[in-house]
Amino acid sequence: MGSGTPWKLPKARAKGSPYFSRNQISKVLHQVGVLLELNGANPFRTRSYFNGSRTISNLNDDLGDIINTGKLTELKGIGKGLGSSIRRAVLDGEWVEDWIELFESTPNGLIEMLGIPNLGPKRIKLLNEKLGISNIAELQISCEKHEIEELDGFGKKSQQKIIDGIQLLKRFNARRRLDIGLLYGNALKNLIGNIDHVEKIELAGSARRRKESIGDLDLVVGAEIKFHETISNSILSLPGIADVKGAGGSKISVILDTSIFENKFNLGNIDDGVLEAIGGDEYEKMEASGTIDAQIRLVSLNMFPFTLAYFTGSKEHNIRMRQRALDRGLKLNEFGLIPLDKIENKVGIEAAKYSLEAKSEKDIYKMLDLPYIVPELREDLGEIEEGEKNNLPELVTSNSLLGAFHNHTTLSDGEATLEQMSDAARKLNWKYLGISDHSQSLKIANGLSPQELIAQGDIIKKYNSEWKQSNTNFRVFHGVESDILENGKLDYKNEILETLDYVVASVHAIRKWKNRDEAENTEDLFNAIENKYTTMLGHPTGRIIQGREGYEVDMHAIIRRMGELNQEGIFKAIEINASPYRLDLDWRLCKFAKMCGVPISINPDAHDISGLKDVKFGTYIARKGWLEKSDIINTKDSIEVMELFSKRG
Ligand code: DGT
Ligand code: CA
Ligand code: ZN
Repeated sequence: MGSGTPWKLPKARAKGSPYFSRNQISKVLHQVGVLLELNGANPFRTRSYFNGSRTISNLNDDLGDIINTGKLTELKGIGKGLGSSIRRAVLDGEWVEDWIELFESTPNGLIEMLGIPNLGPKRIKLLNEKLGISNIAELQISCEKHEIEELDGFGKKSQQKIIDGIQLLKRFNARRRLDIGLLYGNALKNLIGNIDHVEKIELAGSARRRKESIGDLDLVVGAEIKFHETISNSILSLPGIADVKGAGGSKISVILDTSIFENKFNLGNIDDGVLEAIGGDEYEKMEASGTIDAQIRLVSLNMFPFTLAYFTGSKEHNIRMRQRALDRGLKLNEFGLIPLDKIENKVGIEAAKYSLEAKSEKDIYKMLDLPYIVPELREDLGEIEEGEKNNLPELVTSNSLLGAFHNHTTLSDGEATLEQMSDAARKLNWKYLGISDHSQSLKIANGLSPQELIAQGDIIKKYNSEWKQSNTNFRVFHGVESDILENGKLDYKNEILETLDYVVASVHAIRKWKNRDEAENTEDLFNAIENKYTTMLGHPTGRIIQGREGYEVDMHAIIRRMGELNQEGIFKAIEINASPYRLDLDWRLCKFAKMCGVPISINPDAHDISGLKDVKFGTYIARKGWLEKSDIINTKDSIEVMELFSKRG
């Protein structure tokens, strides 16, 4: 709901009764309630819709069964009138006239305004009545003219909140984080994959290339042409399709919402600092009621590899490939790879009849004298040149990881104990786990006093010796995530740091660092990495995707210096913070780090058990940054890790 999409009543399922799912009914009831509020209906009436919506969404039994056994109006909050409207929708596939009228007559601008956090239907109605505001643009102008703060019941504070809310909404609508895109994309892929006669389906576009944020989802579906129409109809009646922007020929454009998820949409545990940077509770609410656009291409099986390659992109990579084809007297497009002398004046699918055959994308690359190039590398950043020399990297995979180093426990701001975290790591088949709780200066994250840190070390030693005695191939490395203080100092005395296996050094006073210039920040980071006890640099720029840019710093200079230190035999690594909110180091700098000889650590920055699995996103970014197994320190075994960590200079 909200997020700028006009509301529409869902289309009835083509297969027949039940025509609508429980989620769809619950959502429509909620929307009717909101629309009534926007139109100033009496509160009892609106409340009955909200109550009904909640009752339906909390049902344990199947909605169709409840209706068929006549038990619908026995449910709390479902009166006779509402019950009969729901029955008609579910059994006959028809919405009642009142609701249709309500959906059609409410201006889209008012519905768009519902996407602004903290601005409910009642206040939107008031703004509309008092100031004639009927869309977000008008609201913004009114705020800028300070008209809102003059209104009864509003004031300066709520005017500022509206301005902030409009900002958040705009940011949210522009692009979405990779993890969110993949959640929606994979859900849709599974649903379409289960439709009869669908033989091939792949996610394409920036999601397949693992960009850190994506504009819209692209999916390519392969099936025999005679089934295309029924498949297309089935796609349009899938759950989670909030709206259809267009469906013609081979292209279907839809808007997805969270009802695509079988279980309630859950973002999991978000680190407090991160949550604040992306908009706090308002962000969570927006995500839970968000939407995302998806373009689906339905093509024949022989066209599938060409369409997939084309819509995987990037555009820059495609342009290079098309030129390669031309150099060989061929035309490459989403339909095929066609000898120019056969095309004459035929276009599109007509010309594609003469296409060379490809069973998979691999064949397309082969016909253009290249080895297969994985999607992550398709950015025209050297992959064609290296491919020509047969010199493409063998990219790291999640399976190669033997552990991870940047993790928190309940001793600082984590949600799981040391025991729970180690158990979870062993279940992932890891051979070690690094624990690095926050350091003493970071009071809000419950940073560890020197005594607490030492005591934690004693417990870890005890566990390690127990595992050793029982011949369990697992150990915990004791580290700390030391805050980088004034002048780049670490947060404990050397005697304390000396007792640790390793130190992750990270900046947390982001506000302060963002107020300083690049030279100052770079200087302090130099001091931090040159500290004898710093093993690796944590979330190097402090950026939060969709939240805030990092502080200004000459990251190239930092990486170069770390490379020099490694050359001198002193171990200094840099992390790819694998939290999907961070993905910092950026993939664009990974190749540079590798070139300078700086080892990379894929660090989940886990604050609970499920956070450990974020290494998956870090691996995507490492792959996108051309990194191989040997570039990543958490692919090494415990003994090698110990050796590396001991190279302190
Ligand atoms: P996004 O959605 O902004 O995160 O990025 P993409 O890469 O998914 O881009 P999108 O959705 O506009 O198009 C999907 C792919 O289709 C794109 O990566 C390459 C291909 N494509 C789209 N437009 C063009 C074009 O004008 N020329 C070429 N060569 N390829 C295009
Ligand atoms: Ca896209
Ligand atoms: Zn951390």
